[in-house]
Amino acid sequence: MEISLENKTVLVTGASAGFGRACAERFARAGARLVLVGRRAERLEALRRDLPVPSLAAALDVRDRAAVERFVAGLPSGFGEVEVLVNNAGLALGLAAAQAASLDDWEQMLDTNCRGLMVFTRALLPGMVARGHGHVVNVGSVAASYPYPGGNVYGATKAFVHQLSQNLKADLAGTGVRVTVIEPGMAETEFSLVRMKGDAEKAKAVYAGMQPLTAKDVAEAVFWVATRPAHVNVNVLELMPEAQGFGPFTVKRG
Ligand code: NDP
Ligand code: 8X3
Repeated sequence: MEISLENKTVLVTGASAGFGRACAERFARAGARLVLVGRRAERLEALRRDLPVPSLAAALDVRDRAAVERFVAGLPSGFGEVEVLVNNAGLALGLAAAQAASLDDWEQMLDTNCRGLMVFTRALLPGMVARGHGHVVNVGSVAASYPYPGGNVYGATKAFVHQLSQNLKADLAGTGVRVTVIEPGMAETEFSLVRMKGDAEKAKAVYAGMQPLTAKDVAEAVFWVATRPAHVNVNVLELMPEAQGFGPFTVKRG
C-alpha cells in the first residue's frame, strides 16, 4: 500500500529555492509536517508562512557540522521524529577546466554536497533505525555518471552521493529504513545562476531553445519514491529532459 505521509515529519535541506522548495510544497500537499533548512532565513520564513501545514524554518549552513548536530539534537517535539530526510542542499560553482578551476569553489562543493549530506544523514539515521522506519532521499545528478568538460569536482561530489546512497542501502537493509538517490539532468532553478556566479545572461543561456526539467518534475519524483509501499526501495531514479542526451567521446587530433 502507498505510504501516507500525513502528519509525518519531512526535513528538506536547501528548501529556500529550486527542488527543495518544490519538495516542501509537494510534501505539504500530502499533509506532512515540514522542517525547512537553508542559509537564507527570510526565504525559509516566507515559505514556512505559506505552507498550509505545521512547519519549522531553520537558517543553517549544512557545512557547519556542530550547528547541524545541535539542530538535529534539539528538534522540538512534533518535529523530532523525522520520517523522510531529503538531502537536497547543494551547488555547482564554475565550469572551468580542472587546471584553472578555483580550489575554494572545489572545497565549497565538497563541503556542501558531500559533507553536509553526510552529517545530516548520520545525525538522523539512529532515530530512524530505532523507530524501524524512515527514508533518506539524496539528490544526486546525472553528473555522477556522465562526465563533461568543467564538471570535474561537481561530478565527483555527485558520484560520492551515488555511492554513499548505495552503501547506506547495504547497511540499512532489514532495518525498515529506505535509501534513494534521485539523479536529475538539466533543470531550471537557481542552479545555473549560482554556477555562473550571478551572471543571469549566462545562466539563462544554459536552457535556451530547450525544455528543461522543472523543480516540480523533480519534486514529483522525490515524492513518488517516498510514498512507495514500505517494502519497496527505489535505489536510483535518473531523469532527464527529453531534449537532453549524451555526448560522443571527444578525440583531440593533431
Ligand atoms: P538551487 O540553487 O535553486 O537551490 C539550491 C539550494 O541549496 C538552495 O535552497 C540553497 O539555499 C541550498 N544550499 C546551498 N548551499 C547550502 C548550504 N551551505 N547550506 C544550506 N543550504 C544550502 O538549485 P537546485 O534546486 O537545482 O539544486 C538542488 C540540488 O539538486 C543540488 O544538490 C544540485 O546539485 C542538484 N541538481 C540540480 C540540477 C539542476 O540542473 N538544477 C540537476 C541535478 C542535480 P541557500 O542559498 O538559502 O543556503
Ligand atoms: C546538474 C545537472 O548536467 O548541469 O547536476 O551537471 S548538470
